[in-house]
Amino acid sequence: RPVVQTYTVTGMTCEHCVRAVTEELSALPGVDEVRIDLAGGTATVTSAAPLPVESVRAAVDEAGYELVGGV
Ligand code: 9UX
Repeated sequence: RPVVQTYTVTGMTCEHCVRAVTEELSALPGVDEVRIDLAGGTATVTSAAPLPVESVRAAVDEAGYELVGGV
């Protein structure tokens, strides 16, 4: 069944930020859906299987933001 995981992401302050993070996370293998809560500073990712956290971290970093914590 799908895995749904919410990550804390710092630095997102506008809709462009939201789009950048969404695009990077959506490009990860196995990702089905990305939902960003701008006010809450979170990214909720639905994937077919658990994602390596370092892959998620790298994608967020590539977008120009920072994943908080290890989840
Ligand atoms: Mo505009 Mo969102 O610089 O970082 S893209 S606030």
